[in-house]
Amino acid sequence: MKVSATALALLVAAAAPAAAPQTAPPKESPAERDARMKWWREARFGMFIHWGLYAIPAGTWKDRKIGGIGEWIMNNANVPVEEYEKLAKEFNPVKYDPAEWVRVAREAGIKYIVITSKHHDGFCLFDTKATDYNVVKATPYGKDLLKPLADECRKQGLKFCTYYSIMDWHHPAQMRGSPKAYNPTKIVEGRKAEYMEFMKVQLQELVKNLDTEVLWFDGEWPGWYTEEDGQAVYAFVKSLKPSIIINNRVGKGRKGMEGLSKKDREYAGDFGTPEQQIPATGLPGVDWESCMTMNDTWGYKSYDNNWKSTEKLIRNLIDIASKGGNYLLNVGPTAEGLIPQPSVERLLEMGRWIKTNGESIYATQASPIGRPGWGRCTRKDLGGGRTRLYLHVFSWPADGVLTLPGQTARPLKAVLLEGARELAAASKDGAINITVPSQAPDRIATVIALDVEGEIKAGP
Ligand code: JFZ
Repeated sequence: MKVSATALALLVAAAAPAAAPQTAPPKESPAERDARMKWWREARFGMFIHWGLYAIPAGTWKDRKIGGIGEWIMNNANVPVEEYEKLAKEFNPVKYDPAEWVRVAREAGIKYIVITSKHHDGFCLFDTKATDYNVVKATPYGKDLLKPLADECRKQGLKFCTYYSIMDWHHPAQMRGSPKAYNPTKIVEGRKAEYMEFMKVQLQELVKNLDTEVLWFDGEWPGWYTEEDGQAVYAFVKSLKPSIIINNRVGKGRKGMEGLSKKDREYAGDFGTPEQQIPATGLPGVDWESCMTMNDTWGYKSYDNNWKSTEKLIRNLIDIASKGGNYLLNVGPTAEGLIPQPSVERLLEMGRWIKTNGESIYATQASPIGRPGWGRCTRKDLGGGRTRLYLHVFSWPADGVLTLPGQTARPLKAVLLEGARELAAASKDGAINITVPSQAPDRIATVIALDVEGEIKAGP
């Protein structure tokens, strides 16, 4: 089962020729960084996929419903490694159809997919030389799950990205943190270097074999993993693929990147990852992505039916875009390989909204007018002192006039994205008034594209 430490060292040496041990990330100018981050900043909407052996128990262990998030069942039900491992022999996702997954994502308006390559349970969804505890070697399915998804993403024009957990409840170099729980793991005396090599081999595989565009680290909180480790891992991954984007959980204690000094940010990964929340005013000056579930779990739980409404999901996407962030929306496929139908339905409904209103989301920037009472705003610079404001109206004005108070900029043109219908817009008493239909064309969010000339004020 275990590859020897020497074999691992050789693998690493062979794949990273003559690379001096990296401790600092390669120097990058602000322009180079902008170029690297460009696709990600424009994308705005990604799909998170939590998939693994935990989809088999799906929240129930030995007839007992286990509380908490589904992918934590090994920890939460206190399952011994040898017992949990046996799930691999049952893992046979014969209904897995990566072309269909990517089609659904594309229909939804999603631009990139981040999938668990290895979660805390240590089971790998990809072909790896570092351990036999992987889908190819340990399951009746016997095939790599990630390569076909990566290929399909490229074919259908999405970016393929991978999640990787540093904490590993299965690896022999890590052990339970207490008799009651794996989390947070402790390192077995003298075996940290072995785990770090193991991780490097796998990161190399994710980059070289799957050409992952983002490495989304997680499980960085156990005490044995240090900030210095994080910086070294960041630099290592960057050296393998300079164009890659890495989240902040590669290092320690920087969940949302709030209040970081500039120097700290250099090492903090490329973007912040607020989880299950949208920062009230965004994270100015920092790239960020809110990851959120559609129900109350990441990994599939058969009885979690607490689905958020499509309205909520669309408004979350708008809210996040209006604050300059990305929305990473999770699905938890079943052990058979199907994305749950309630998730598919919601994604397709989101896609219908995006088909009409996508230009108000992709490649936009944060609102220059904060959070207006009637909804949210995004913007695009049109050049020559002109700006396009996308007004996302959640609460439709009863009097047929949408007002932007405290604005001296000159309105040039206002258009309803739905039906491309032009609306009258005029300045009056230091405000811009737009005459709108009496009924909201879209009860979730109606978008008006308003072009203005001149400086936009933050609001009254
Ligand atoms: C982690 C995982 O433990 C969880 O299973 C899931 O994969 C999620 C996306 O990430 O959980 C976290 C990570 C970070 C915080 C909270 C839960 N945090 O920043 O507060």
